[in-house]
Amino acid sequence: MDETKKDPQLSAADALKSHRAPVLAELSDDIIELKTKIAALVRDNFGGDYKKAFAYYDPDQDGISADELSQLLEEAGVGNVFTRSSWVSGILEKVDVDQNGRVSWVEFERILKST
Ligand SMILES: [Ca+2]
Ligand SMILES: [Ca+2]
Repeated sequence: MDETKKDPQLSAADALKSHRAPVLAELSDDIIELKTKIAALVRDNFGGDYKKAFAYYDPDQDGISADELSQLLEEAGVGNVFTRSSWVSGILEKVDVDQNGRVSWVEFERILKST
């Protein structure tokens, strides 16, 4: 077998990996961070009850608005004062399927189930 032929292929693959990750991959990393931090917040503050947490962050029961989402992210420790608004717009862009500017319970669940 010609083992040496494998080396150029491997290094080409490595070179590709070293390039900037595709936006989608970055988004899914962000989603993993988001899910992990929300899970910790819900576990610590709401006994693991996501519905209770959702109701807490949506006191007016019209869905989690940008302001409410910002508060949730702050308390979950997602992002910082400089990046939080881009987190909010990024999350809304991804999960606000009906585009009403708010995260409904169904849309919220979708974040938790996504990978
Ligand atoms: Ca609301
Ligand atoms: Ca929505």
